[in-house]
Amino acid sequence: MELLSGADMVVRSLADEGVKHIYGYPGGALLHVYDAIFRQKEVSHILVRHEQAAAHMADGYARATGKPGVALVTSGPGATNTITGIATAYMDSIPMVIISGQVPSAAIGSDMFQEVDMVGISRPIVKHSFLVKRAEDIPEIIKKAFYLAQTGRPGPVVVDIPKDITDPNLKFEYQYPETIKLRSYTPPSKGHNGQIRKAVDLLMQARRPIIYAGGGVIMGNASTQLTQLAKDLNVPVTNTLNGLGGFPGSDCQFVGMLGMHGSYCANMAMHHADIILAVGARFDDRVTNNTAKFCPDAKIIHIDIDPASISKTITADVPIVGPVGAVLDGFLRHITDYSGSRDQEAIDAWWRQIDEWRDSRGGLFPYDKGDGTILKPQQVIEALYEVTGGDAFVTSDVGQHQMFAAQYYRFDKPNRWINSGGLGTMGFGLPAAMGVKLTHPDATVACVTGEGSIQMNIQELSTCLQYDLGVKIINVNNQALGMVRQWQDMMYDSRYSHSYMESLPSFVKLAESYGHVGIQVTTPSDLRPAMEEAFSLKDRLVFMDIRVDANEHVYPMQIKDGSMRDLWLSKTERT
Ligand SMILES: Cc1ncc(C[n+]2csc(CCOP(=O)(O)OP(=O)(O)O)c2C)c(N)n1
Repeated sequence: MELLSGADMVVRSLADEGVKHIYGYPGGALLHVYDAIFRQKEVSHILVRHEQAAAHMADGYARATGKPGVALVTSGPGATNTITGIATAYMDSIPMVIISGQVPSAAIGSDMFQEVDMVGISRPIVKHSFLVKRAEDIPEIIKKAFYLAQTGRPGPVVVDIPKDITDPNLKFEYQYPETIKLRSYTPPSKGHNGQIRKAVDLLMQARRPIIYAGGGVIMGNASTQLTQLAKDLNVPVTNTLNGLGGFPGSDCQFVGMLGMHGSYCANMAMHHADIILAVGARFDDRVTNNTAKFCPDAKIIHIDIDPASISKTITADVPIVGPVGAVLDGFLRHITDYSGSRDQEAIDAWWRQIDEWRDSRGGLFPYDKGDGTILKPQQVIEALYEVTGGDAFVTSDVGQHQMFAAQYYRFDKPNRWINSGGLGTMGFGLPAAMGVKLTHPDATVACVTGEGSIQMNIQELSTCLQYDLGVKIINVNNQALGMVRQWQDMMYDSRYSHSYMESLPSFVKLAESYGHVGIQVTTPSDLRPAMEEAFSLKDRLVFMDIRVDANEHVYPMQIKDGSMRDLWLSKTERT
């Protein structure tokens, strides 16, 4: 058997796991591992400029591919800099493996230089963590970390490795395990047949059914089954923010995103539904509004891989624990075998009602285009959709631009919309786009951002130059922390406490100084040609700084403590 040092084992285990890229930043505790990286060719290392970006890159890769992304950081500040990235992944159930260096085993607890208790600090925001105690254990621990990250409800796993464990002079037998056993961890492989049958009976008898589908459909690789089910049943579908693309956004059965900034049609349909089929969604507060007023007439069927998610905020009438794909396969089989009848008249009437909700507002997300002198942020996303033919990977930061991207870019495929839905992490968009671009170098990758968010990880423009990452940055620049300003308009009589920035840089010059192309757009007529130019520069990073109306708000917006149908529809209209 081959003899390897702990440092070499770390890198070989990653290679044997099939990892092509890792994102990281070196430091004292990891120097043996970095030397091992230098001496091999199978795993490429991408040097970020801040460890938070390494975690978001790993996350972006994972969301685009469904496979765990890997970040590698040194002890102390290197490790703590990843915490926001780990929490971001944890909140959205994203598979990720974070390998952190640690001070030598004998020094743990002595407050040595760059010592932090990474396992302790990250404990509430990881699916699992390991502190490696023997070099011989490295292959098995790495194998377990990947298995845990991507099975069951996915999530981040931390592997903390003290420096002495990676000593290049101590060699041990290396073999990467083909399988591993984890006692008391048995993620379900199928749903309960009786529950599935019960759910199908309810759905077939429903008069006002709706499918509410979340990010679990995407991470569970089940959008084909979901689409088939929606077609077989002829029911409307709404997606959560993280579920967009799980059902084709341009399909006529799609009623738009639901919840806080969801469409009038989706929120009305949910409120009036008699049967809600929730698939890989967790009834979070950004969807339900006041849970006591949530969908008063609905019976709930809830499919989720994680039993802890079921009946957590909204009680399920028919809970089904299992992988969404396998469970939906069961639904499709039972529907074929179903011998009862359906109330077709009721379903037709339901569709007439849905169409009326959609048409009475002039579409899913109508907005006032103004007098044409000033660009509206919504127009930027519409132009992006058209110029990219609806076929881009779109990452976003957090704020109004994120909601506009979710509303106006119609995602027809899963894994294309990449945003921090649960934690709402400003600074996520650019590194996530980099992770996507690295793994899909020929794809169009756009990062929709705001001038607040982009500055949280702007240093990564340097990484983009080093690795030729031709992402397109769409900076929807309203010269304000727009979402904060919107809340201040609506709830604090427009007292703009610290929600605007003076002294913004020239983003064009900034991009140019990093070696990229910068384009500024200030008028509506320049938008389309400038965007076409940006996307024609296939291999270049183009930073589009687009000045938009600072007074625009995102609508609809749920009214606090109301039900799903309590919405602001514009600055002056509410339901
Ligand atoms: C790291 C972090 N800090 C603070 C917030 C709170 N927050 C949410 S949206 C927002 C404003 C974002 O501004 P910008 O990026 O310019 O986007 P806009 O809303 O103007 O489109 C802020 C400060 C956050 N989500 N993340």
